[in-house]
Amino acid sequence: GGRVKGEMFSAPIVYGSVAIPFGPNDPVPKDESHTHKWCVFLRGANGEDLSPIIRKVTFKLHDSFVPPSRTVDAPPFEVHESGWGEFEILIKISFVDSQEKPMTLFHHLQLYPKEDNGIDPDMDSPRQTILSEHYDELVINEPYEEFLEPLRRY
Ligand code: SLL
Repeated sequence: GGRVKGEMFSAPIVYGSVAIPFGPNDPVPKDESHTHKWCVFLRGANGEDLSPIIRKVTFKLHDSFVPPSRTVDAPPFEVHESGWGEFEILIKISFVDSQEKPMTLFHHLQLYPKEDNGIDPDMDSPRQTILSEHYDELVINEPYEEFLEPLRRY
């Protein structure tokens, strides 16, 4: 079937990263250049299960990661890694209805605190967890007929 006129659907999401420096009691990183462990994630803004809508999420990391492209086809949509540097992560969301064009988001992986956050990393918090996240919405405007039933299950 075709697109259903006048129908519109939206799901609040949050995506971003959480990073923490390796501590003395952590298992030794797989590479000695690694300074942080981190996780990049996409989830429902209020913990909603997005699997009725999302078929897979591909996280495209920096080319120094092997492999750079990580596809997750069920929740939780997240990648756990470790490394030494910050870079841009591309998050490509493919919908359950493949007629629907995938949505692409960008997230800058943050490992280090912003200089102006008022926290002295040496004095106050030598192992500071860095959370960087963004709220957004998955908007499906005039979904295809086939997508209506999965969308209603959301
Ligand atoms: C920088 N432009 O120079 C950025 C690139 C890349 C970070 C950062 C690799 C980990 C691994 C890693 O952390 N790359 O090789 O396993 O800051």
